Amino acid sequence: MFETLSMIGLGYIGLPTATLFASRRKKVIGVDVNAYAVDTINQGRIHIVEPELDMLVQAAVHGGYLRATLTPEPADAFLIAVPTPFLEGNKPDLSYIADAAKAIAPVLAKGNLVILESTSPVGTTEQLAQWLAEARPDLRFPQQAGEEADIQVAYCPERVLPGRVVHELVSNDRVIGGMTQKATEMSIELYRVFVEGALVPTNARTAEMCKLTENSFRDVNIAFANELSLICDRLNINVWELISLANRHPRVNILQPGAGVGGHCIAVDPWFIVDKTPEEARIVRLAREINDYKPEWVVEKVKAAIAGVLSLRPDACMADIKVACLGLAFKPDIDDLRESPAVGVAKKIASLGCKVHAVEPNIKELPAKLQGTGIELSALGSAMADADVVCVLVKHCSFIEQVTEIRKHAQCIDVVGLFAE
Ligand code: SAJ
Repeated sequence: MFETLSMIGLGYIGLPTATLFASRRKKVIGVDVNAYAVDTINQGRIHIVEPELDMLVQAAVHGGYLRATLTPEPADAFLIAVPTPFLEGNKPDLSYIADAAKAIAPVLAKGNLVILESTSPVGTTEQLAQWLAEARPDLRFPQQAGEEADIQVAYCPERVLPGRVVHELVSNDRVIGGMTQKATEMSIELYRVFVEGALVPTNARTAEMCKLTENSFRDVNIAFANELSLICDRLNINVWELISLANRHPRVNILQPGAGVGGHCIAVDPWFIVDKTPEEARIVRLAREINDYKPEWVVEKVKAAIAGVLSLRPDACMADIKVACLGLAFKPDIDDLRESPAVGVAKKIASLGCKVHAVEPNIKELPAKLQGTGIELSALGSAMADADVVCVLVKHCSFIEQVTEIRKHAQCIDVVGLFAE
């Protein structure tokens, strides 16, 4: 039934998904507004960092199964994987989905399936179908004709972990939520092309909420760990020991405190729930607030350590103080600094007027945005030797290997449990 597919959005999810379809010999037309991404992919190369993906894209493009373009073309199924960021005030921004709807509407034809994959507030799939119906009054959509619709529409979220995307796209179970039974069945048939995990049917609203629930569940659990770290600090208890002891209970599994919650999903998606149901979503909101507060708390700890150093050196001022920040990435062993609480902490410390040595073994140079902020990228050894205060912000493997050296420093703040190793 599906010979030609179109993937709208060729980012971290869209490109690997498009490529996996292509690797199963489906003709895939990838569409993106970014001309650089389109050109790079058409040369058989990739514009993002993801293990295994480069080989797969090269084979798919050179085999003639994957092609990228700026303008949508007719296809049997359209999958939409565009960003859904939030605006000021934690309001979801659906403009990329609206733009995708506008772009594909002219090429839709009777019998097509449209699948939304972007993480979205509940009701977005219905909104997408509404936008499409307004643009194509000659076609019937599920909200008008149900099972008899000319165009079927479904919501099918991804749940892959960056760094393991190709493997997890194939092996993870997937929730398939059609606006109609027919849309669900068509979507299951489509994903069956490469997904080896279970394809579990539901409706579109439940599927939308399921994705948000998974990430909120993690956010709430991390917030509990972060709150415990504050409580234990106040009560002079080692939180890492406490958690490992509590986790020996057969039904307790507490996550790890850290510098805060970063990345593009867990720190964003819970707000989509809060935005729809502000009265009811109390834990969800509070978890966000607790996790967002954690980097501020870390900065306060660093400030207190700096004050301690200055009290011993009456002739010194802020500009004489050097702070080593170990880790900038949003989580261990990746090079992704976007939405990273560690970056926020480093910037805040630099804004106090002291010098910041950022030690981030997974990058070769500081991103342009961080240049000129008083932060300097340094090697671990020189940063440790020069620093008055050391703050461990990310538990990278390379820091675990050096833990004996790091813990020798007299003024060391460990917010990720490195010393519990
Ligand atoms: N973190 C902690 N303590 C922990 C675990 C994580 O502080 O015990 C922090 C990390 O350092 C990081 C943040 O949370 O700053 C998020 O990291 P993560 O590894 O929990 O998640 P992501 O953002 O890389 O990927 C998540 C995953 N969702 C869940 O595990 C429920 C992934 O499966 C989703 O596909 C992805 O979000 C997404 O795209 O939605």
